Amino acid sequence: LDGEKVVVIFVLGGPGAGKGTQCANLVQDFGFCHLSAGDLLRAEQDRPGSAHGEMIRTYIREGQVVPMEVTIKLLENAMREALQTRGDSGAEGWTDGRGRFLIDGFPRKMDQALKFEEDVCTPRIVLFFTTTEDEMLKRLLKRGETSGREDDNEESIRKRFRVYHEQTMPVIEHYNKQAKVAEIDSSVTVEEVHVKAKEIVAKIIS
Ligand code: UP5
Ligand code: MG
Repeated sequence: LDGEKVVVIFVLGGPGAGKGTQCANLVQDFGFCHLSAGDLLRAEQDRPGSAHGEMIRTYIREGQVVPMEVTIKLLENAMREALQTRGDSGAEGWTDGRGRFLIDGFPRKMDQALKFEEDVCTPRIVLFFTTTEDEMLKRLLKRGETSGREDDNEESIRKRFRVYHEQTMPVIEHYNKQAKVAEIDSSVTVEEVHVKAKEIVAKIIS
């Protein structure tokens, strides 16, 4: 995968902070290709014949980070496919022949960040959505009533919070040192968060 052919924004924040919701909005605004690492893993888990299905299921239920090789391969494949199918210059979301990607929920551990930088590219910026744990818990329990996600229960959510603090916060620190982190308070309404995120992304895309 040619890093010169892509513009990558990482989208991070705790479980339930609103990453997926805001990515969907930014796709509407700017025509990004949105890739959620969690969604890719869940699809791989359910794919008949997958060699990793049971392993992924266990990691996700425990809130642990799946070994990076699996996730990075899924991401690279999805990026390659998007570049192939949408990559003609002039297509929506492509500027100067470069595909724009929102990579959601990744990298959530330092080894993933370094490997992705080595194999693909460094991110242009990191959108970092933050709110309180109480708010995230409330949102996820509510979503859990209908989501069918095996990790939307209080026990799994607590584990996800712990892994987020221990393993994902160092990634934020890493990009903070490079002045790449744009922190956005996601405690307010979806639309208010969207306005801020759009403003930040517009600056770096233009
Ligand atoms: N909601 C959203 N915004 C709101 C707002 N402003 N006000 C009120 N409500 C709001 O939102 C969550 C819920 O809140 C929704 O119901 C929404 O309507 C509402 P959502 O946008 O879905 O939040 P998001 O941050 O995307 O939450 P998600 O649960 O997806 O975050 P996680 O980071 O926990 O989940 P992810 O899918 O990224 O990862 C799941 C697991 O996969 C990980 O725990 C891990 O086990 C595994 N994984 C890896 O191993 N490696 C990876 O690289 C990535 C994932
Ligand atoms: Mg999500």
